[in-house]
Amino acid sequence: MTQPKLFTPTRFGALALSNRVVMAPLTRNRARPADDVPSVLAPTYYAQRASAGLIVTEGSQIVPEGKGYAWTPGIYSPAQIEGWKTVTDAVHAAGGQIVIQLWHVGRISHTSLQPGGKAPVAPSAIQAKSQTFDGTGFTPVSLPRALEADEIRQILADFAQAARNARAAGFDGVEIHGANGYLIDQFLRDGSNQRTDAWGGSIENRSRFLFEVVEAVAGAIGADRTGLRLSPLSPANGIVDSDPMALFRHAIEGLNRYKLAFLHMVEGPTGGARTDETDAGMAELRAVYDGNYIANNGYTREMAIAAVETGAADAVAFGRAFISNPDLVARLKADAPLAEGNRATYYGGGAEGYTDYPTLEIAAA
Ligand code: 8OZ
Repeated sequence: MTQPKLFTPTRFGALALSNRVVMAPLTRNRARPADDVPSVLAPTYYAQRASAGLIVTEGSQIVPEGKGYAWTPGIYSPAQIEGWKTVTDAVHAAGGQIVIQLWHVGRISHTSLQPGGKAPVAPSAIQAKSQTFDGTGFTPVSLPRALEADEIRQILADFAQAARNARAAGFDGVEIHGANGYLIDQFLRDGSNQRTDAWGGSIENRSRFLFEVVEAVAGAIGADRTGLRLSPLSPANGIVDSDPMALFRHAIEGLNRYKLAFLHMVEGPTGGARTDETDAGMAELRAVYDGNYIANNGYTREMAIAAVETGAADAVAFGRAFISNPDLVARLKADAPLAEGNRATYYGGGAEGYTDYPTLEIAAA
Protein backbone atom coordinates (compact mmCIF):
# COMPACT_ATOMS: atom_id res chain seq x y z
CA MET A 1 0.00 0.00 0.00
CA THR A 2 1.30 3.46 -0.80
CA GLN A 3 1.67 5.71 2.18
CA PRO A 4 -1.09 8.17 3.02
CA LYS A 5 -0.54 11.67 1.66
CA LEU A 6 -0.45 12.92 5.30
CA PHE A 7 3.09 11.54 5.51
CA THR A 8 4.35 13.00 2.24
CA PRO A 9 6.35 16.22 1.82
CA THR A 10 4.91 19.52 0.66
CA ARG A 11 5.83 23.17 0.27
CA PHE A 12 4.01 26.07 1.91
CA GLY A 13 5.55 29.18 0.33
CA ALA A 14 9.20 29.21 1.47
CA LEU A 15 8.58 26.44 4.02
CA ALA A 16 9.58 22.88 3.08
CA LEU A 17 7.59 20.36 5.11
CA SER A 18 8.87 16.77 5.29
CA ASN A 19 5.30 15.65 6.04
CA ARG A 20 1.88 17.23 6.66
CA VAL A 21 1.67 16.65 10.40
CA VAL A 22 2.05 20.05 12.09
CA MET A 23 2.79 20.71 15.75
CA ALA A 24 0.14 23.22 16.88
CA PRO A 25 1.08 26.19 19.07
CA LEU A 26 0.99 25.18 22.74
CA THR A 27 1.27 27.56 25.68
CA ARG A 28 3.55 25.89 28.28
CA ASN A 29 4.40 28.79 30.67
CA ARG A 30 8.02 27.90 31.25
CA ALA A 31 9.83 31.07 30.14
CA ARG A 32 12.34 32.74 32.47
CA PRO A 33 10.26 34.87 34.85
CA ALA A 34 12.68 37.82 34.97
CA ASP A 35 12.68 38.63 31.26
CA ASP A 36 10.39 36.24 29.32
CA VAL A 37 13.34 34.51 27.65
CA PRO A 38 12.42 30.99 26.44
CA SER A 39 13.24 28.23 28.93
CA VAL A 40 16.70 26.63 28.77
CA LEU A 41 14.75 23.40 28.23
CA ALA A 42 12.91 24.78 25.17
CA PRO A 43 15.62 23.72 22.64
CA THR A 44 15.35 20.12 23.85
CA TYR A 45 11.54 20.20 23.96
CA TYR A 46 11.19 21.51 20.42
CA ALA A 47 14.04 19.41 18.96
CA GLN A 48 12.39 16.28 20.37
CA ARG A 49 9.38 17.17 18.20
CA ALA A 50 11.34 18.11 15.04
CA SER A 51 9.95 15.20 13.01
CA ALA A 52 6.77 17.26 12.66
CA GLY A 53 6.49 18.63 9.13
CA LEU A 54 6.29 22.07 10.75
CA ILE A 55 6.47 23.27 14.35
CA VAL A 56 4.47 26.33 15.38
CA THR A 57 5.84 27.59 18.69
CA GLU A 58 3.81 28.61 21.68
CA GLY A 59 2.36 32.13 21.42
CA SER A 60 5.08 34.71 22.05
CA GLN A 61 4.27 38.30 22.93
CA ILE A 62 5.46 40.88 20.40
CA VAL A 63 5.66 43.62 23.09
CA PRO A 64 5.41 43.62 26.90
CA GLU A 65 1.80 44.87 26.65
CA GLY A 66 0.96 41.82 24.51
CA LYS A 67 1.42 39.47 27.47
CA GLY A 68 -1.58 37.91 29.20
CA TYR A 69 -0.29 35.02 31.28
CA ALA A 70 2.62 34.36 33.61
CA TRP A 71 5.82 32.91 32.11
CA THR A 72 5.03 33.15 28.39
CA PRO A 73 8.03 34.01 26.18
CA GLY A 74 8.55 37.23 24.24
CA ILE A 75 10.12 38.03 20.87
CA TYR A 76 10.96 41.70 21.33
CA SER A 77 14.24 41.88 23.33
CA PRO A 78 17.80 40.95 22.28
CA ALA A 79 17.95 38.35 25.09
CA GLN A 80 14.71 36.74 23.85
CA ILE A 81 16.04 36.63 20.27
CA GLU A 82 19.23 34.98 21.58
CA GLY A 83 17.15 32.48 23.55
CA TRP A 84 15.02 31.60 20.54
CA LYS A 85 18.18 31.17 18.42
CA THR A 86 19.11 28.18 20.60
CA VAL A 87 15.66 26.72 19.85
CA THR A 88 15.78 27.21 16.07
CA ASP A 89 19.37 25.87 15.92
CA ALA A 90 18.32 22.72 17.81
CA VAL A 91 15.26 22.15 15.60
CA HIS A 92 17.19 22.72 12.38
CA ALA A 93 19.97 20.40 13.54
CA ALA A 94 17.27 17.76 14.06
CA GLY A 95 15.96 18.33 10.53
CA GLY A 96 12.81 20.30 11.40
CA GLN A 97 11.15 23.55 10.29
CA ILE A 98 9.87 26.01 12.87
CA VAL A 99 7.82 29.21 12.85
CA ILE A 100 7.08 31.36 15.87
CA GLN A 101 3.55 32.36 16.80
CA LEU A 102 3.32 36.16 17.11
CA TRP A 103 0.91 37.04 19.88
CA HIS A 104 -0.77 40.13 21.28
CA VAL A 105 -3.40 39.21 23.86
CA GLY A 106 -5.19 42.57 23.89
CA ARG A 107 -7.76 42.51 26.71
CA ILE A 108 -7.00 38.93 27.82
CA SER A 109 -4.59 40.08 30.49
CA HIS A 110 -4.38 41.39 34.00
CA THR A 111 -2.95 44.65 35.32
CA SER A 112 -0.41 42.61 37.32
CA LEU A 113 1.04 41.28 34.03
CA GLN A 114 1.20 44.68 32.34
CA PRO A 115 4.11 47.16 32.38
CA GLY A 116 3.60 49.60 35.24
CA GLY A 117 0.49 47.72 36.40
CA LYS A 118 -1.57 49.55 33.77
CA ALA A 119 -4.81 48.38 32.16
CA PRO A 120 -4.46 46.04 29.16
CA VAL A 121 -5.30 47.51 25.75
CA ALA A 122 -8.12 46.50 23.40
CA PRO A 123 -10.23 47.85 20.51
CA SER A 124 -12.82 49.00 23.05
CA ALA A 125 -13.04 49.26 26.85
CA ILE A 126 -15.08 46.08 27.23
CA GLN A 127 -14.03 43.48 29.75
CA ALA A 128 -13.91 39.85 28.55
CA LYS A 129 -15.77 37.13 30.41
CA SER A 130 -12.58 35.16 30.79
CA GLN A 131 -9.79 34.36 33.19
CA THR A 132 -6.03 34.40 33.09
CA PHE A 133 -3.23 32.79 35.08
CA ASP A 134 -1.17 35.45 36.86
CA GLY A 135 1.49 33.18 38.37
CA THR A 136 -0.38 32.46 41.58
CA GLY A 137 -3.78 31.33 40.34
CA PHE A 138 -6.64 32.04 37.94
CA THR A 139 -8.10 35.51 38.07
CA PRO A 140 -10.70 37.38 35.98
CA VAL A 141 -9.08 39.44 33.22
CA SER A 142 -8.92 43.21 33.79
CA LEU A 143 -11.06 45.93 32.24
CA PRO A 144 -9.09 47.13 29.18
CA ARG A 145 -8.53 50.63 27.84
CA ALA A 146 -9.43 51.44 24.22
CA LEU A 147 -6.45 51.95 21.90
CA GLU A 148 -5.83 55.35 20.29
CA ALA A 149 -5.32 55.40 16.51
CA ASP A 150 -1.58 56.11 16.81
CA GLU A 151 -1.24 53.19 19.22
CA ILE A 152 -2.90 50.88 16.69
CA ARG A 153 -0.37 52.03 14.07
CA GLN A 154 2.43 51.37 16.58
CA ILE A 155 1.19 47.80 17.17
CA LEU A 156 1.32 47.20 13.40
CA ALA A 157 4.95 48.34 13.47
CA ASP A 158 5.52 46.08 16.50
CA PHE A 159 4.18 43.08 14.58
CA ALA A 160 6.55 43.88 11.70
CA GLN A 161 9.51 44.25 14.07
CA ALA A 162 8.65 40.99 15.85
CA ALA A 163 8.63 39.24 12.46
CA ARG A 164 12.09 40.64 11.69
CA ASN A 165 13.23 39.55 15.16
CA ALA A 166 11.92 36.07 14.40
CA ARG A 167 14.03 35.86 11.26
CA ALA A 168 17.05 37.16 13.20
CA ALA A 169 16.40 34.36 15.70
CA GLY A 170 16.57 31.80 12.88
CA PHE A 171 12.88 31.04 12.48
CA ASP A 172 11.74 29.85 9.06
CA GLY A 173 8.73 32.13 9.35
CA VAL A 174 5.94 33.22 11.64
CA GLU A 175 2.32 32.44 12.39
CA ILE A 176 0.19 35.46 13.27
CA HIS A 177 -2.14 34.59 16.16
CA GLY A 178 -5.49 35.81 14.94
CA ALA A 179 -7.48 33.25 16.92
CA ASN A 180 -8.97 32.46 20.32
CA GLY A 181 -10.25 35.84 21.42
CA TYR A 182 -6.93 37.73 21.47
CA LEU A 183 -6.24 41.18 20.02
CA ILE A 184 -6.85 40.49 16.32
CA ASP A 185 -9.98 38.46 17.10
CA GLN A 186 -11.15 41.30 19.41
CA PHE A 187 -10.96 43.73 16.47
CA LEU A 188 -12.87 41.32 14.23
CA ARG A 189 -15.90 40.79 16.46
CA ASP A 190 -18.66 43.26 17.28
CA GLY A 191 -18.92 41.99 20.86
CA SER A 192 -15.45 43.38 21.64
CA ASN A 193 -15.07 46.08 18.96
CA GLN A 194 -17.46 49.01 19.25
CA ARG A 195 -15.12 51.57 17.72
CA THR A 196 -16.62 54.33 15.59
CA ASP A 197 -13.45 55.01 13.54
CA ALA A 198 -11.99 53.16 10.52
CA TRP A 199 -11.30 50.04 12.66
CA GLY A 200 -14.86 49.56 13.93
CA GLY A 201 -18.48 49.22 12.80
CA SER A 202 -18.91 47.36 9.51
CA ILE A 203 -17.41 43.94 8.81
CA GLU A 204 -15.02 45.70 6.40
CA ASN A 205 -13.82 48.04 9.14
CA ARG A 206 -13.51 45.34 11.79
CA SER A 207 -11.42 43.24 9.38
CA ARG A 208 -9.08 46.16 8.71
CA PHE A 209 -6.70 45.48 11.61
CA LEU A 210 -6.29 41.82 10.59
CA PHE A 211 -5.41 42.79 7.02
CA GLU A 212 -3.05 45.53 8.24
CA VAL A 213 -1.21 43.08 10.52
CA VAL A 214 -0.90 40.60 7.65
CA GLU A 215 0.44 43.37 5.38
CA ALA A 216 2.89 44.57 8.03
CA VAL A 217 4.28 41.10 8.72
CA ALA A 218 4.31 39.95 5.09
CA GLY A 219 5.93 43.26 4.14
CA ALA A 220 8.66 42.67 6.73
CA ILE A 221 9.59 39.04 6.00
CA GLY A 222 7.61 37.97 2.91
CA ALA A 223 4.15 36.47 2.51
CA ASP A 224 5.82 33.15 1.71
CA ARG A 225 7.08 32.99 5.32
CA THR A 226 3.89 34.32 6.91
CA GLY A 227 1.07 32.14 8.21
CA LEU A 228 -2.09 33.05 10.09
CA ARG A 229 -4.25 31.25 12.63
CA LEU A 230 -7.99 31.93 12.93
CA SER A 231 -10.83 30.38 14.97
CA PRO A 232 -14.03 31.65 13.32
CA LEU A 233 -16.54 29.54 15.25
CA SER A 234 -14.79 29.35 18.62
CA PRO A 235 -16.14 31.10 21.72
CA ALA A 236 -12.64 31.05 23.28
CA ASN A 237 -11.90 33.76 25.83
CA GLY A 238 -15.45 35.09 25.82
CA ILE A 239 -15.34 36.29 22.21
CA VAL A 240 -18.76 37.12 20.74
CA ASP A 241 -19.97 38.17 17.30
CA SER A 242 -23.46 38.71 15.90
CA ASP A 243 -22.69 37.08 12.51
CA PRO A 244 -19.42 35.14 12.47
CA MET A 245 -20.16 33.44 9.14
CA ALA A 246 -20.55 36.74 7.28
CA LEU A 247 -17.53 38.19 9.08
CA PHE A 248 -15.21 35.31 8.26
CA ARG A 249 -16.48 34.90 4.69
CA HIS A 250 -15.28 38.46 4.19
CA ALA A 251 -12.04 38.02 6.13
CA ILE A 252 -11.00 34.78 4.43
CA GLU A 253 -11.91 36.06 0.97
CA GLY A 254 -9.73 39.09 1.67
CA LEU A 255 -6.85 36.91 2.80
CA ASN A 256 -6.72 35.14 -0.56
CA ARG A 257 -5.00 38.18 -2.09
CA TYR A 258 -1.92 37.89 0.15
CA LYS A 259 -0.76 34.41 -0.96
CA LEU A 260 0.32 33.53 2.58
CA ALA A 261 2.41 30.46 3.36
CA PHE A 262 -0.62 29.01 5.10
CA LEU A 263 -3.93 29.59 6.86
CA HIS A 264 -4.21 27.54 10.06
CA MET A 265 -7.78 27.00 11.17
CA VAL A 266 -9.05 26.08 14.60
CA GLU A 267 -12.18 24.32 13.41
CA GLY A 268 -15.02 24.71 15.90
CA PRO A 269 -14.68 25.45 19.62
CA THR A 270 -10.98 25.60 20.58
CA GLY A 271 -9.92 22.34 22.20
CA GLY A 272 -13.54 21.24 22.28
CA ALA A 273 -15.72 18.57 20.81
CA ARG A 274 -16.62 18.75 17.12
CA THR A 275 -20.26 19.31 16.29
CA ASP A 276 -22.16 18.87 13.03
CA GLU A 277 -23.18 22.50 13.16
CA THR A 278 -19.65 23.92 13.38
CA ASP A 279 -18.43 21.33 10.86
CA ALA A 280 -20.96 22.60 8.31
CA GLY A 281 -19.91 26.21 8.90
CA MET A 282 -16.24 25.34 8.70
CA ALA A 283 -16.69 23.46 5.44
CA GLU A 284 -18.29 26.56 3.95
CA LEU A 285 -15.51 28.85 5.20
CA ARG A 286 -12.79 26.43 4.14
CA ALA A 287 -14.15 26.49 0.59
CA VAL A 288 -13.60 30.27 0.48
CA TYR A 289 -9.84 29.90 0.97
CA ASP A 290 -7.66 29.12 -2.02
CA GLY A 291 -4.21 28.75 -0.42
CA ASN A 292 -2.46 26.19 1.80
CA TYR A 293 -4.80 25.14 4.59
CA ILE A 294 -3.80 23.59 7.92
CA ALA A 295 -6.75 22.03 9.75
CA ASN A 296 -6.76 21.72 13.53
CA ASN A 297 -8.92 20.70 16.45
CA GLY A 298 -9.82 17.24 17.59
CA TYR A 299 -8.42 15.33 14.61
CA THR A 300 -7.80 11.62 15.01
CA ARG A 301 -5.30 9.73 12.84
CA GLU A 302 -8.10 8.52 10.57
CA MET A 303 -9.66 11.97 10.21
CA ALA A 304 -6.28 13.53 9.43
CA ILE A 305 -5.43 10.94 6.78
CA ALA A 306 -8.86 11.38 5.17
CA ALA A 307 -8.72 15.20 5.29
CA VAL A 308 -5.38 15.36 3.45
CA GLU A 309 -6.33 12.56 1.04
CA THR A 310 -9.50 14.38 -0.08
CA GLY A 311 -7.86 17.81 -0.18
CA ALA A 312 -10.07 19.12 2.64
CA ALA A 313 -6.74 20.08 4.22
CA ASP A 314 -3.14 20.34 3.02
CA ALA A 315 -1.85 19.50 6.51
CA VAL A 316 -3.30 18.77 9.95
CA ALA A 317 -2.05 20.25 13.23
CA PHE A 318 -2.08 18.31 16.48
CA GLY A 319 -1.76 20.04 19.84
CA ARG A 320 -2.14 17.97 22.98
CA ALA A 321 -0.96 14.78 21.24
CA PHE A 322 2.39 16.47 20.60
CA ILE A 323 2.86 17.25 24.30
CA SER A 324 2.91 13.58 25.31
CA ASN A 325 4.17 12.08 22.02
CA PRO A 326 7.40 13.72 20.85
CA ASP A 327 7.53 11.12 18.05
CA LEU A 328 3.89 11.67 17.05
CA VAL A 329 4.64 11.40 13.32
CA ALA A 330 6.26 7.96 13.72
CA ARG A 331 3.39 6.79 15.91
CA LEU A 332 0.76 7.98 13.41
CA LYS A 333 2.67 6.35 10.55
CA ALA A 334 2.87 3.05 12.44
CA ASP A 335 -0.68 3.37 13.78
CA ALA A 336 0.92 2.90 17.21
CA PRO A 337 -0.85 3.83 20.46
CA LEU A 338 -0.58 7.43 21.67
CA ALA A 339 0.52 8.31 25.20
CA GLU A 340 -1.86 10.39 27.32
CA GLY A 341 -0.53 13.68 28.65
CA ASN A 342 -0.66 14.81 32.25
CA ARG A 343 -2.75 18.01 32.44
CA ALA A 344 -1.17 18.95 35.77
CA THR A 345 2.14 19.65 33.98
CA TYR A 346 0.77 21.40 30.87
CA TYR A 347 1.31 24.91 32.24
CA GLY A 348 4.38 25.93 34.23
CA GLY A 349 7.07 23.92 35.97
CA GLY A 350 10.24 22.37 34.58
CA ALA A 351 11.26 19.23 32.75
CA GLU A 352 8.48 17.06 34.15
CA GLY A 353 5.72 16.78 31.58
CA TYR A 354 7.82 18.85 29.15
CA THR A 355 10.98 17.09 28.01
CA ASP A 356 10.51 13.72 29.72
CA TYR A 357 7.85 12.07 27.53
CA PRO A 358 9.54 9.06 25.91
CA THR A 359 9.44 8.07 22.27
CA LEU A 360 7.83 4.73 21.49
CA GLU A 361 11.28 3.18 21.11
CA ILE A 362 12.52 4.44 24.46
CA ALA A 363 9.28 3.45 26.18
CA ALA A 364 9.65 -0.09 24.82
CA ALA A 365 13.31 -0.42 25.88
C1 8OZ B 1 -3.97 27.90 26.76
C2 8OZ B 1 -3.55 28.64 27.84
C3 8OZ B 1 -3.13 29.92 27.66
C4 8OZ B 1 -3.11 30.48 26.40
C5 8OZ B 1 -4.63 30.13 22.99
C6 8OZ B 1 -2.47 31.02 23.51
O1 8OZ B 1 -5.68 29.65 23.38
C7 8OZ B 1 -3.51 30.33 23.94
C8 8OZ B 1 -3.54 29.73 25.30
C9 8OZ B 1 -3.95 28.44 25.50
O2 8OZ B 1 -4.47 30.47 21.83
